[in-house]
Amino acid sequence: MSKPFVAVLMGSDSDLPTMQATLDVLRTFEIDFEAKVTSAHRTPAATHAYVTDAEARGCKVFICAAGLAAHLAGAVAGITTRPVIGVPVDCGPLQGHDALLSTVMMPGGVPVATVAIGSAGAKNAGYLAAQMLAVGDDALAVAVKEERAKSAEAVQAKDAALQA
Ligand code: RP5
Repeated sequence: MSKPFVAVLMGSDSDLPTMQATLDVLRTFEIDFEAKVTSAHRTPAATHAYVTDAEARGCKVFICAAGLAAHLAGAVAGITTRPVIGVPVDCGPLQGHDALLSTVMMPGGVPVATVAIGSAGAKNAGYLAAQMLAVGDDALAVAVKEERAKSAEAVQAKDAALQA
């Protein structure tokens, strides 16, 4: 039986520094992932082949990051019916505003769950993938809840320090 995993696709290796946040979150939850550079524009045939193969091998969620005219998430969403999360990367003269619109403005019926521009979005892509997988994985659901509680405690500790 194929082992479930998340595919983290990037349009360029220049997206990797942003996407480290995604990989960190997936590692925190011990979620198996494959990270790959593949481009909707520069390597469309290879992108298509990878997505088809990854789905057959057990990929449950695709996370796709790209900057500029960011079509990777949309292109992947056109190939697979697995959930696709799009991360608009903050690069180029428009600093990700172009990528945000390219990623989020999908036609009806072919959704891309688009997160925020840049590293906060990259981090949330990891959490969102974990939450999607947790729907069918009780142990992961507990881990996600514990992580959220830890984050709340950190905020409360900061407030307590401020009040002291
Ligand atoms: C996009 O173009 C990539 O995802 C990257 O964000 C941007 C620039 O790519 P490079 O010129 O750095 O390879 O397709």
